[in-house]
Amino acid sequence: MLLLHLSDVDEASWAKAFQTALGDYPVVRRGDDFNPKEVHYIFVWKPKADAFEGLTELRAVLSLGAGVDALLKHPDLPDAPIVRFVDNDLSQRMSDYVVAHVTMHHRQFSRFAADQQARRWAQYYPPAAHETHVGIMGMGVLGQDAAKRLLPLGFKVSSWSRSAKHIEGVESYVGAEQFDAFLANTDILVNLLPLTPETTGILNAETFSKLRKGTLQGGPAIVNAARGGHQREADIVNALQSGVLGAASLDVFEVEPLPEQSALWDAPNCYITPHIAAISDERSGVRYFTQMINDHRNGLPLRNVVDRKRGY
Ligand code: NDP
Ligand code: OXD
Repeated sequence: MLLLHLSDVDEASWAKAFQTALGDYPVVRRGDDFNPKEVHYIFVWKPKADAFEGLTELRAVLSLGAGVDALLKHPDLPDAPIVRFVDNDLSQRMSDYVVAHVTMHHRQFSRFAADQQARRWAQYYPPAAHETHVGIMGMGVLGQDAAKRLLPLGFKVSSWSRSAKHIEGVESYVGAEQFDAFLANTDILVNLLPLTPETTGILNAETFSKLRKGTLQGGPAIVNAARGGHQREADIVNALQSGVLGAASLDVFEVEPLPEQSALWDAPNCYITPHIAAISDERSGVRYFTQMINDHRNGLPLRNVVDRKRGY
């Protein structure tokens, strides 16, 4: 049996779609009358404290989100394998966001918007894409997709990850030892890391001060589409005010929804979106997890299983 436990999402709609896709295999929701011992799979997003109560026969926890940082902090998370969402549709959506914001900062959107506001005709030619270095932190599923889409636009692309990557056209930097060199070669910093103890707060004043200066007229830019826990928001505000950063695109925040009193709302050249960079689409999610459940029930191994020790 598959149990759905989704918060902030239309659980009824997902349940209906799963039932259609899974045929005879029973699908239940919280509040339905079912025996918890018959639940072999649970599909979760933002699970409540009692989400796993009585589920002694779980074979897998299926995560609607690609990021599992919050799930891993659940005090009663069972020992079953955790499968996260990995899907071309999700990757495409994230890359749509990344490409839009990288090209916006590359073409000096902030500057020309301010000129327009001031009715000022001031010619300035942004550098060519091939003169502009995009550094992607996190070269996993989403980082690789973003790189693949930025390269044909002409950008110089480099990556930073725990293990070395061999991707044509992408310069790979690895681990803490090469972090400074990576930053020194980056005009637009894109964050697609998972949130772990090692990556918490990585977007901070020290990081910003090490980014390459001189290519983008207003200063280097950051794009954070991963997790709010990666960023020190007070440092971002200061960096934008002092010109250490020329612009910031933020989709995620230390506290969500971003509180009304946050200084980020008024920070210069700060582009805020409400955690919408990429959604796990219902149709692709149902397809992916249905296949996963069917395969697993037929004896095939689970895929995209989270390594709990690494934290992603
Ligand atoms: P992956 O697990 O596929 O990739 C993670 C990458 O980060 C890997 O390249 C990994 O290195 C690297 N990494 C992890 N820890 C470190 C570290 N300490 N130092 C350097 N590199 C590190 O994740 P995805 O690409 O699928 O997703 C990334 C994140 O995007 C998710 O965790 C989630 O938080 C966020 N997300 C946000 C969404 C939104 O709407 N805003 C939507 C979907 C996801 P290595 O390859 O060596 O293991
Ligand atoms: C995710 C998210 O992790 O939507 O998938 O943030």
